[in-house]
Amino acid sequence: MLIRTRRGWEIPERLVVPEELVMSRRRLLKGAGALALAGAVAACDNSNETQNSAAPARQTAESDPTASLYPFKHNAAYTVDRAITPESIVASYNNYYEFGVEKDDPVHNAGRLPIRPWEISFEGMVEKPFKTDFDTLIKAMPLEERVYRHRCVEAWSFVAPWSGFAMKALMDYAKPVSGAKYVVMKSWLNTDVAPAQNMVWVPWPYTEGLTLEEANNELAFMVTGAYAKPLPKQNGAPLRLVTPWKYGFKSTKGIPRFIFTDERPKTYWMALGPDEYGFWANVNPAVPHPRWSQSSEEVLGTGERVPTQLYNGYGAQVASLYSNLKDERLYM
Ligand SMILES: Nc1nc2c(c(=O)[nH]1)N[C@H]1C(S)=C(S)[C@@H](COP(=O)(O)O)O[C@H]1N2
Ligand SMILES: [Mo]
Repeated sequence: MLIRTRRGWEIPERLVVPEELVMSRRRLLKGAGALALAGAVAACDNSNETQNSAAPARQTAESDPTASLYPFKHNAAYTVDRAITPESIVASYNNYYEFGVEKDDPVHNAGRLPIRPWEISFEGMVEKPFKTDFDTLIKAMPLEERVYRHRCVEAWSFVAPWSGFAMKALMDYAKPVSGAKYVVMKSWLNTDVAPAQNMVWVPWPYTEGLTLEEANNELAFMVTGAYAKPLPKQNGAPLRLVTPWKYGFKSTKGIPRFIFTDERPKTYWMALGPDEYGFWANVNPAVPHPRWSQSSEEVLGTGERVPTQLYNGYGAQVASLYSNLKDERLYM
């Protein structure tokens, strides 16, 4: 995404530049000064976030104790009128900024992320905060496979068979208290595997959130696998969100923390570019991004552009969530 860093907080004015410059490899290589600065302030930044693993940066292949659970039972209620995108494309054309800004960076770099064991915490406004292990959690969930469209805010899209479970089942498991209104999903923080997380002017860890009403909508899906196998790390293993009616940046990958709150969270992209990225981020072809049109999308692997649909084609399931929110910026 092309974004603009809004504030000068910890950073000198010269670093307040578009993300493609802040984050590009070229800048990382040339910007020794910027990196020195990152090192200088790293110690006092992110102090309230725990590094979730001290594991070595390179790991040998981890065995996946959930592999035998696949394939999950296909749920025919969730299919789309387009061809499924080839697996090789979905697994190699990725956004995962922890691992770099180029689309083929995650497939090359995400293998370094240790994902076993993977502890998941439920925090904040729940009956009783608790932690569980991913391999334990998955066995407690109603596993199924669904085919969904994916629409990135950058105007490309694909269709993938995701394996996982309804987010509602996870919400029931977490037991939020009645005053909780939002669920915040924070990704991992581990500078050993993601040197990009040394850039302290970027609001790591990647953070997104939904209202609990959205999280309990039938479409919200927690994804553990794709193409009938455990999820590749570049797609967000071991656990990611998928909200197919929203732009793809809402769907946090690699989640170890769910935090329940009554305050609307400030998300990663809201912090980086508040004029361009908002909380709701529902797909709408009639509302352009400030710097490009959202009216159509390139379908990966087809060489075709197709018209984008309101709510990415999922209005029947989700439009009612927003009927009383007309004054909000629902589509960015
Ligand atoms: N932790 C994390 N999650 C993330 C991102 C990211 O950079 N970091 N990128 C988002 C964006 S912009 C998109 S389009 C999707 C891409 O998912 P995919 O690579 O599996 O297609 O992941 C989303 N989840
Ligand atoms: Mo995206």
